[in-house]
Order: sequence, then structure tokens, then C-alpha cells
Amino acid sequence: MHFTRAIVRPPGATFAGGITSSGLGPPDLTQALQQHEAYCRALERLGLSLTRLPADSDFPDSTFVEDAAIVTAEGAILTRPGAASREGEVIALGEALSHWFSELERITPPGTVDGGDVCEAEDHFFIGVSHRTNMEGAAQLARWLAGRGYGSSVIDIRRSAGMLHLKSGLSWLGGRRLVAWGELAGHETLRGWEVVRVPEGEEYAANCIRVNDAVLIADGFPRTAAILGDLGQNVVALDMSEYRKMDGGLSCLSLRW
Ligand code: CIR
Repeated sequence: MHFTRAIVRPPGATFAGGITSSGLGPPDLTQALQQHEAYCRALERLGLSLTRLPADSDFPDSTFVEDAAIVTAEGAILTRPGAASREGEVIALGEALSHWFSELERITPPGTVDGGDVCEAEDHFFIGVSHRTNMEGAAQLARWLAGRGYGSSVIDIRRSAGMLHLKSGLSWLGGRRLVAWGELAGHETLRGWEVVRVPEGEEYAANCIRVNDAVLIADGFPRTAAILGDLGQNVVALDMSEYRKMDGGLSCLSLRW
């Protein structure tokens, strides 16, 4: 789909108090804000109009807007994030999205879904069951998608070490092409898709986003950038160091449609 809009939200003063397992140390807020601005400018250069929500220090992880909603060409649904500290993030996203989507459904208890577990690939969605997204949430989302003409399949990543969300290890590059790392690249659910493997040691680069005629990837992963470049992709590399410290990737910093 051709993207024209995105919602973003910079990190707030409590950013370093968010959930993380990275062991990379605390993020530097000034640097994180600079990286956020560069990310926003890259989206704008690709033709997107941004809605910039104000930072909210009540929710340290609220810069990761992708987790609170799923937006498709056929409508949007609010999630119910799997981490208790993040549940309230949905309120601001719901308000913002209601300007464009009049009928906003939501994932309801006992279902939980983090948007980071939902990988859109044209008319098909891969839904990760993770420590954030449960079976019930995945089933609710699959039903909602089916009602809008989308297919879906579930991939259980609960035993995949180091993978917070499905999209930590899987991204869509357009057409039938995906990029993935590790065991996920060979997962039976991806049979029939062309899966580009991220080289060992560059796993973090598997979380990339195709935005119109470009692919945004994290800076510092030259082998992945070269592979994508050889495939004819217009690669734009962005410094994500401070978000990586908080287990965040490129995709989670925006909701795009
Ligand atoms: C969290 O653990 O929820 C945040 N610190 C990171 C969320 C990253 N979101 C994403 O990959 N979609």
C-alpha cells in the first residue's frame, strides 16, 4: 500500500524507565530525541504527513506507538498491549486515530495483542503469539482481519530467544518478499514466500520497514544493507541506538497508513 500518513510520538522524560531486557545500558534522551527527529524527517521525505503526539512521561514506552493499534487500508483496531504498564497507551492512540477511522474496534480481555507482533504483507497478516500477544488476542485479530478481506496466519515465537515481537525478526519488503532472521526464516508458515535471511550478527536489522519506494533499516548493519541494495531496494539507514537499548525497533516508532 502507498503510505500517506503516520502517527509518531517522541519519547518522554521517563523513557529510560520503560521495559527492557537488552542489557545495553540506559538510553540517552537527547540522542533519542535527535534520532526520533531524523526518523520523522525520513518519513516526511518519503511523502508522509505526520501526526506528532506529545510525549507522555506517564507511559515510558509510549514512543513505541505501533504496539497500541493495527492500521490497515480497510480500517484500524486498537490493541490491548500485553504489558500492564502499556495498557493505557491505547487511549491517546484511539483519540488520534478516531480523526481518520470512525469505527474503531478493540481487542478485548482476556485477549492481548502488541502491534509489534503483527506483520502485514499486502493482503495477508502474520500474527505472532508471544509473551505479549496471546492466543485469544491473535484469534480476535484474525477474525477482525477476515471481516475486512485479509488472510492471516499465526506464528508462535514464545520459544524464540531474543525475539520480543514477531517483527523483531520478520518484516515485509513488498510483493512475496520477506526478510527474517534465524529459525524464523525457515518457519513452515513462510513456505511459498521468498525469505531474505539476515546474516548472523545482524539480527536487529530484520526489523525494517518498507515505506513507499524505500526500505528503512537500522544503521550499522552493512551486510543486510548490501543484500537489500542488491535486490534493488532503496535503502535508508537510520541510527536507532537509543531505541535498541529499550528493545525497540524501527517499525515500532510509527503507525503508518
Ligand atoms: C516494550 O518492551 O514494550 C518496549 N520497551 C519496546 C517495544 C518495542 N515495540 C516493538 O518492537 N513493536
